[in-house]
Amino acid sequence: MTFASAWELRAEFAQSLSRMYGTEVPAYTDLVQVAAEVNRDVLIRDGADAERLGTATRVAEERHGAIRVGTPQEMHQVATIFAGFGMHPVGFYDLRDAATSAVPVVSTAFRPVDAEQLARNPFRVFTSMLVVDDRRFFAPEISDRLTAFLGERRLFGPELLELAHRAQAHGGLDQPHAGRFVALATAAFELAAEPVDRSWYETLEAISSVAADIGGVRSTHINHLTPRVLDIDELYARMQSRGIAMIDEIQGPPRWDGPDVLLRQTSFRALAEPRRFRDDDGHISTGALRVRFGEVEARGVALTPAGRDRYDAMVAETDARAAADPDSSRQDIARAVWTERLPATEHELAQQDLAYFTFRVAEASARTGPAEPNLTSLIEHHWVIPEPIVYEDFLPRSAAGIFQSNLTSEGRKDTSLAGSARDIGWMSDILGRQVADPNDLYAAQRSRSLAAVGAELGMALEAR
Ligand code: OOG
Ligand code: NI
Repeated sequence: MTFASAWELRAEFAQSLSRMYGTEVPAYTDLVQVAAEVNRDVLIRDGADAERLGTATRVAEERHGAIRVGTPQEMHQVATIFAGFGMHPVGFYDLRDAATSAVPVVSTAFRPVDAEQLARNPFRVFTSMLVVDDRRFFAPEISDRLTAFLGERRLFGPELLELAHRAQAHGGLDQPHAGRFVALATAAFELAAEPVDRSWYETLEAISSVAADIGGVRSTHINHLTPRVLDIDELYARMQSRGIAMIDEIQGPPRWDGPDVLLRQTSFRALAEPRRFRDDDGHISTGALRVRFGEVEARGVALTPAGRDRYDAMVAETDARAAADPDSSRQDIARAVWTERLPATEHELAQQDLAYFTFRVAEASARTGPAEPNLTSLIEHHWVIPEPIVYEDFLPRSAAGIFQSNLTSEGRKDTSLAGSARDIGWMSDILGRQVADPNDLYAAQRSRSLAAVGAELGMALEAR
């Protein structure tokens, strides 16, 4: 077979990045290995239950990458390249406000959007872009220098962009173009050997380490590549017992006895990587930068807007209790809040419309009596079985937390000034394609499933 379709290109790309990143950051290989061991143990422990949010094969292959670019033009090119792999922009994240330290970026995630494409290979890339004209971070003179510096660099060559256009137009590529596309795309995210201009890098670093990582060098690189794990608390403990320094917390929901929801993430601390520097007098020396870290994540069911409001309220409640009680662990406080405020079963999450599900018609023998022709009653009497839709996106506060817990300094942020306005519409304009609202995608998946189940049972069904 010589034609590689979009999902095959995407799977190949994820594997190729993984090989490359493993040679650049060997601790990543340890992380992947520990994640695979934990996943194997959870599959043995929980059996079929462990696969409710994705098959073992999907989860084993699953990764998300994180990259950071500087300009609208670079962002547009990234969108072109990822479209070739069947990855589309979903969600808008403003990390400038979500972070307390200086993280002057806005972000989106490129990922497959169809359930079938996600099941084949769910590779996603969290992509951040510097907001060069945000006065809270950058004085006019620095903005101008940044714009000039970024305007001169070329991250992606014409052959890569051309292959991406072709892959998108044809839904894939023939060999040898497919192999070439994957190789060029991988190389574009490799750490460059070119020396870093020390004084420019340090100027930016005093403002924001993230700004220096993006705008202080002439190329981009993959920041992290995140495997998925089925028990993140277990993984955290195993990494620590191997002597690997982890960030202080697992971001997102606490561990608790109810269903896994949304996303929990943690990471090992950014490692000192040798990099070459060029001084103003031209002298080249070797130093080190700490920008790349090893993240890992566990995924749960996607929440509806009502569920998300509940989640945000629980986070705010946890913050308030933690502030009033600084001696208790945040995890313990959060667990108490969750136990009080979130239903402890998937069934209740479905009944209260707090999470997204697809549905299937149960075997007639499973039914426990006659049901009304509405979803609540059909679920109640086991005519219809809800199945959780996995959360495929990110959380701004966790993203900001991951950024922050790996920064070498807080940086500067003048909150007396107004930031520059950015939103999902602005991002769509930059990319030349609509950035999807994650909720619309989950809601559409649920509606399609309801229509199919309704047709099978001969009734019209609605989510609520
Ligand atoms: C992105 C940080 C956010 C996540 O998983 O929330 C992120 C970055 O460090 O560039 O990757
Ligand atoms: Ni990440």
